[in-house]
Amino acid sequence: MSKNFAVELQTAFAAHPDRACLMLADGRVWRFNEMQHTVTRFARVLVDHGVEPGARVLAQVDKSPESLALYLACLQVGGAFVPVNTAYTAEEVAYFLEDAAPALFVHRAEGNIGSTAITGRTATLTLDGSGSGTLTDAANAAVPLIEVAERTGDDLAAIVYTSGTTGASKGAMLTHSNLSSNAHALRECWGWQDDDVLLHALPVFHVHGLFIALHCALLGGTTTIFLSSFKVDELLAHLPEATVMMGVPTFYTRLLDQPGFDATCCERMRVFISGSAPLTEQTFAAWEKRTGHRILERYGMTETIINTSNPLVGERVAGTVGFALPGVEVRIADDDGNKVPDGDVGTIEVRGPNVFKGYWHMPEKTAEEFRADGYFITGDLGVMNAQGRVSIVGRAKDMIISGGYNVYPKEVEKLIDEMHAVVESAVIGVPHMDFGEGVVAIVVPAADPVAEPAVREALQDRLARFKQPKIVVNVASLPRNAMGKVQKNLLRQQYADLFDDSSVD
Ligand code: MCA
Ligand code: AMP
Repeated sequence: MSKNFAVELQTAFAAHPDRACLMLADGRVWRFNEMQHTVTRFARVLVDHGVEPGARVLAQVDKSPESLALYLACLQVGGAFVPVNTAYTAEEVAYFLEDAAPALFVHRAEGNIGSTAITGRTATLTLDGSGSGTLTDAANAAVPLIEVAERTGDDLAAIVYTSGTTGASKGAMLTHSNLSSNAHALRECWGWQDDDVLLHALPVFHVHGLFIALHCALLGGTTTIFLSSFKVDELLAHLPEATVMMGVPTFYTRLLDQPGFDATCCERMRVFISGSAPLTEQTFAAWEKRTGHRILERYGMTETIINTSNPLVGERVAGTVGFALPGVEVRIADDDGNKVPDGDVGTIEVRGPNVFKGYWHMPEKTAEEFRADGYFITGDLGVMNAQGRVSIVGRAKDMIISGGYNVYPKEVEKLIDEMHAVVESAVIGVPHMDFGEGVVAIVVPAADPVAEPAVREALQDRLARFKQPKIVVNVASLPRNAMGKVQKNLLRQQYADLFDDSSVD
C-alpha cells in the first residue's frame, strides 16, 4: 500500500468535504472539497511541468490558501517540496536553486527570482497574480489529477534548508513517514479534537508552520484560521474563535503587551503551544496570570520535526520542554554518545521515526551528525530528570535564534569580513525583549569606526534582513583563547545589556 502522506490527508479531507478547511482574515472560507479540487488541478500542472516522483519543487511564495495547495499537490505527485523564506534575497535563493536543482521553481510575482541560477532544467511559474505564466491560471484550465503517486515511507516528501555552522545551508531530507508519524504523535500528545479550531499566524516555509501546526489540523479534517502573517491586532480579533494556538515566544510577548488582552479573549481556547525558541519563565508566568492558561512548551528541529513536549494532561513546567513524544527516544549524551546520569548536562540526541533521512547531497555531513546506533546529535545541550523530563540549557552549535528564525553567525561574519573597512568580526546573539535574541556584530575596523549604515548597505542585497545585525559595535580587538578561538561567551556577557535601552529596535 502506498505510504504517500497525501493519501492520509486526502482521506481526511474527503471525510469532511463541506467543513471549513481555512478561514481567512478577509472572511473568505476554503472548504475541504474546494482545497481538494485546487490540489488536484495544481497536481496536474506540476506533472505538466516535469515534476515526477522524486523531483524537487522549490517555492518562495507568500502565505495563502494556494501556497498550501501547492505543497499538498507536490506531495500528491510524489515530488519533494522545498519551501524557502520569503525574506531571502536573490543571492540566497540562487544557492537553493543550484543545490536543490528543482524541476520547478514557483516564486512571487513581484519577487526577485535569482534568475542567475535558473538553468534549462528548471521551469518557473508564479503562484498567482496577473498575466500568464501563473500556476493558478494554468490550474483553472487543467484536468484534475486524481491518482496519488505511489511512494514508500522512506521516499522524500520535503527538503527543508537549515543553515550550518560553516555558513552553507544544508537541506534536511524529510520522508513521508517522518511527516506522517510525527503528525500522528502530535495529535495524540495534544489530544486533537474533531471540533478544534487552530489559530495559525506562522510562516509556512518552516517546519513549525507548515508541518507541526497544519498537519495536526489537516489530518483530522479540522478548521484553521489562516492569517497571512503575524499581526497582533488580527490575532487578538480571532483568538475568541480558536481552541488551539501555536506560536514562537515573540507571539506571546507581543500579545502580553496589548492592554486589551485578557482571559475573556481566550474563552474557547483549549491549549496554547510554544516552540522554536526558549520561552522564558517570566513569559510563562505572566501568561498564566493574565489568561489562566499554562503555555505548553515543546521542542523541535527542522531535522526531526518535534522531539519532546510538555504534557497536555499533567504538569507543564516552565523552562522545560517535557517528555519524548510517543515512539521517539531521547537521551542526554557525552561527547562519545554515552548516556550521562540523570541531571547531568550533555548533548540532546534523538532517535525515532521522526528523524530525517540525512542532508541532501551531503553524506559526510550526515554521517558526522549521527551515532552508529542511529541517534541524531541535535547540537542542543540539555538535562533530563529521573522521570524523563527534558530541559534545554544551551547550544553546542554557534547559532542565534531571533524571533524563531535561526541565524548562523558564520554566514553573517563572512559577508562583513569581505568589507574593506573591516579587519574581522564576531556575530553574536544577545537578549532582546521582542525577538528573544538580537543579532549584534562586533567588528574590528581597519581604520575609522565602521558605521551601522555601511554594514547594512554591504549586506542589503546579500542577506535576509532578519539575519542582519541590529547593532554594530567597534572594538580594537576580539578576545581569543589560547587556541586563538574568539571567545564569544565573553562578548555575550559584555554586551548582554545592549538592547536594554528601549529606544533600540
Ligand atoms: C522580522 N524581522 C526580524 C524578525 N522577523 N528581525 C529579527 N528576527 C526576526 N525573527 C525584522 C524584519 O527584517 C524587518 O526589519 C522588521 O523586523 C519588520 O518585519 P516584519 O516582517 O513586519 O516582522 P514581524 O511581523 O515583526 O515578524 C516577527 C515575527 C516573525 C512574527 C516573530 O519573525 C515570525 O513569524 N517568526 C516565526 C519564525 C518561525 O516560524 N520559526 C520556526 C522555525 P527591517 O524593518 O529592518 O526591514 S522551525 C523550528 O524552529 C523548529 C522546527 C521548531 O521547533 O519549531
Ligand atoms: P530549526 O533549525 O529552525 O529547526 O531550529 C531548531 C532549533 O530551535 C533547535 O535545535 C533548538 O535549538 C531550538 N528550539 C526549538 N524549540 C525550542 C524550545 N522550546 N526551547 C529552546 N530551543 C528550542
